[in-house]
Amino acid sequence: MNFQKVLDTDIYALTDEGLSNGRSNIEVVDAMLKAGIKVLQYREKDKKSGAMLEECLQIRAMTKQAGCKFIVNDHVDIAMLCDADGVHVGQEDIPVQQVRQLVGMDKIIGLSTHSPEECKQAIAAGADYIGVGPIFATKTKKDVCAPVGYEYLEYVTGQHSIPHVAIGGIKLHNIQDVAKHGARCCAIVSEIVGADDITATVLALRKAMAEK
Ligand code: TZP
Ligand code: MG
Repeated sequence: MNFQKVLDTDIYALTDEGLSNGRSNIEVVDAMLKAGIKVLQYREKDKKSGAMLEECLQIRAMTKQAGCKFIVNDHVDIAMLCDADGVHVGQEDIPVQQVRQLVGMDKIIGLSTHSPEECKQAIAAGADYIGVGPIFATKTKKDVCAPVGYEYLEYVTGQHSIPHVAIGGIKLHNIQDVAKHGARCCAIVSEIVGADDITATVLALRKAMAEK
């Protein structure tokens, strides 16, 4: 069983410069790494590819130094050019098998899923981990589907050993409950990038998960 091996951490942090209260992605990532984040996804929907590549090259150097896994959302080319650890795709992006053709066996491929059917398909396609969500309603993702609640999370954790990360509307006030429902790793955007004190927020999130 490879249970959670590729996601051997409690908090999976994502970037979103638009929600970062005027701070740059680089500043935010620096604070995340100081707080001990061990898996980080670069996710920017509205930037030009050239600017994203430049940021990803910097973040790759920073994450390598900190011993943090680095995953790039959507952009297989940028992930490969910056030697990221992996790439994360959605249901309507390049399918996992084709991403695998490009990146090879040594890179991590994550796939967002929303139902038992998509979970089974992700496993069959060779995804290394799946996103499970949105657990709660979130404004961070624009084309988001209805919240899946705990039912789908409990299905994944109860029935499958594929590494999973719960995502969508997870915050300090509900993360312990998400962990109680089986989540081993929680992905968080706005609660971290929008925090006044990123380090303190990551530590509080981590503590809440540990005390489940
Ligand atoms: N995928 C499903 S929900 C979501 C993504 C990228 C956004 C989660 O953001 P937040 O701010 O933690 O709710
Ligand atoms: Mg996508």
